[in-house]
This record gives sequence, C-alpha cells and structure tokens, in this order.
Amino acid sequence: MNRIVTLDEFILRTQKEISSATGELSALLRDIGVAAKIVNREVNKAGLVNILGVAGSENTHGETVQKLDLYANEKLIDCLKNSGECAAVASEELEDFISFPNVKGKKAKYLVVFDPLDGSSNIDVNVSVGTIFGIYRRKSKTTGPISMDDFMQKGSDLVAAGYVLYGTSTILVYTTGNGVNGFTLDPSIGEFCLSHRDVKIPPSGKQYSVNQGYYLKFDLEMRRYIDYCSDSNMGLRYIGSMVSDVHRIICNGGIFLYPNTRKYPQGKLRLLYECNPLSFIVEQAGGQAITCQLERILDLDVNHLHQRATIAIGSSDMVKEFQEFVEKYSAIPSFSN
Ligand code: AHM
Repeated sequence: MNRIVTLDEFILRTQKEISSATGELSALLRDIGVAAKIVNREVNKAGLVNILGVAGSENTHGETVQKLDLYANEKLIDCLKNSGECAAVASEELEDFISFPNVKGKKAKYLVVFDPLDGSSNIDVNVSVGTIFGIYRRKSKTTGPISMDDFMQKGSDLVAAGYVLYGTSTILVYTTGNGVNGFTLDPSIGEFCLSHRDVKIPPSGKQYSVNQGYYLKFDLEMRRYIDYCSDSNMGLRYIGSMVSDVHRIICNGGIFLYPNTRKYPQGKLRLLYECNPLSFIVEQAGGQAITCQLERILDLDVNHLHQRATIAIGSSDMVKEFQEFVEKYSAIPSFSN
C-alpha cells in the first residue's frame, strides 16, 4: 500500500523546500483546509434540511437553519480571522471587503478572496458545488489599514489559488505557482489525502461545456464555435457549477465557456474570486484561460470586487482553436443579432 500523504504534511514538505518560506502561507492553506472540512460536513447534510428544517426556518431542535452559502461564507471568515495570517477577505457573499484585527501582534500580509459556495442553486437537487479561493500578498504596508486598492490585483499576482469540489468525493485542489496537486477527503480519518499529484490537463478533449440554452443570445462567432463542437461529435457536458465543470475538464480535457449574453454583456462569472483563481490553476496545469474577447484572464485589470468577465478555459489546443474561430467570425458583421 502506498504511504498516505495528508494535505498538512504536503504543505509542510513544500514549505521546507523553499528556504525563504516563513510558514505563513502554509498556515493559511491549512486554515482553508479546515474550513473546507467544516463546509463539507454541512453540504453532506443538505438533503436532511427537509427533515430538520428549511433554510431560514427553525429545525426540530429549535436551531435556525442557515442557507449553506452564507454558512460556508461564515466558516471561511471564522477560520481565516482567527489564524492571524490573513489581513482581509473579499467574498461573493460580501458587498465590501472585511479587514481583520491583528492576532497576537502578527502583521498579516495575505488577502484571501473566495466564492464560498459556487453553483449553490445545485444544492437543493443534490448536485456538486464547490468553494473557490485565491490568495494575494497585500500591496500596502502591514502597519497600515487595508484599502480597496489592495484587492485590485491582477490574476497574475496570485500567490496561491484552489478549489474544493463537494462531489461524489470531496477534493481540494490547489497551486502555489509550482504545479497543481489534488487531495481527496477520506471521511474515515477526516484528512485530505494526496490523490492527484502534479495534475496536467490533456491538451485536447472530447467535450465542451456551455449553457447551450443561451445559444441564440450568443454572438455569431460563439454560435459558430458551438456548431463546430457539435458537428465534430464532441459531447456537451454542463453541470451549472463552474468548479465541477472545470474540474472535469482538468481531469479529462475539454473547454468551458461562459460568453457574454444580452443579459450579461460582460459575462456572468466573477473575475476576482471565480475566473482568476480557476485560470491560475488551469494555466499551472498546462491549460489556458482567455476572455471571449481573447484577452488572457490573468492579465485583466481588476477595478471592482464583483467585476464580471467572459471566459473560455480548458485544454490548450481547444482554447487556441476557439481563439481562431473568434478571430475569423468576429470580423463578419452579424445580421441575426
Ligand atoms: P452562483 O455564484 O450564483 O452560483 O453562479 C455561478 C454559477 C457558476 O458556477 C456556473 O458556471 C454558472 O453560474 C451557471 O450559470 P447559468 O445558470 O447561467 O448557466
């Protein structure tokens, strides 16, 4: 039997390989691992909400049942606040960022951005959801207050990023810019164990992932690309939870698209805590991520915490091919829009 390597052990080992490492980032990653286990426990119980009480109501024990995305948000904040390594957080569930007071005199230099429960509309129907996170170094001095400017960093400035997929198994995947590794939660010992070492995305795949229900709302070049995928006998897979869709693509190859529509002219997905962390991971695994207007996601300026972006992400050959379609067809005026 192979020796089990737990997430904590792996983080520590990696830290020792970097002579300048202070252990602060490692501690932060471990805190996120703890939060992920707590969220996982609640996500697994989601089906019991109907028995124990509906979110927003009281369960049979008289406890208020919280919506899971708010619960996940709270747990991540709690874990990060108490660690002393995190100066501030921004989340999909928070209008503004939150700064944390110093813990035991430590001057925290990291910021964490996250979507606590991506694809949360899937929870009610027992379909996979996930947590996405990104870690930045603060730009301002650790002696002063955090400002909005600290968060306005490009994806290429990310120090680390990861996601947790609460699926048939729960898996935590992360990168610190030196490859991607995945850890599957073994519920019997309560540990994330290394299961996917140095993950690489196949350069091409047989599936594409897009909400094809919006076909008529997409620009011409997007429709032509989708026609091409369909004509090439590629399979269409769309879960409606970006973490799940991107995870499948990381494992099997393929492309995920969320283009601009009439309802979302800038795209629907959030740049800071959805597109950037996943793009960092995908690039680290050998894939590519660009907007549907062909800019590299990680090079985009961030001007707003909740800024949206369009995205085409996945296997490198497929993203390149997508790019060729956009270049070819966006030059042609569309009469059907
Ligand atoms: P959410 O943050 O409200 O859960 O929305 C994000 C989700 C993504 O996970 C998913 O890819 C997308 O929204 C699905 O959107 P649509 O239903 O428009 O296809």
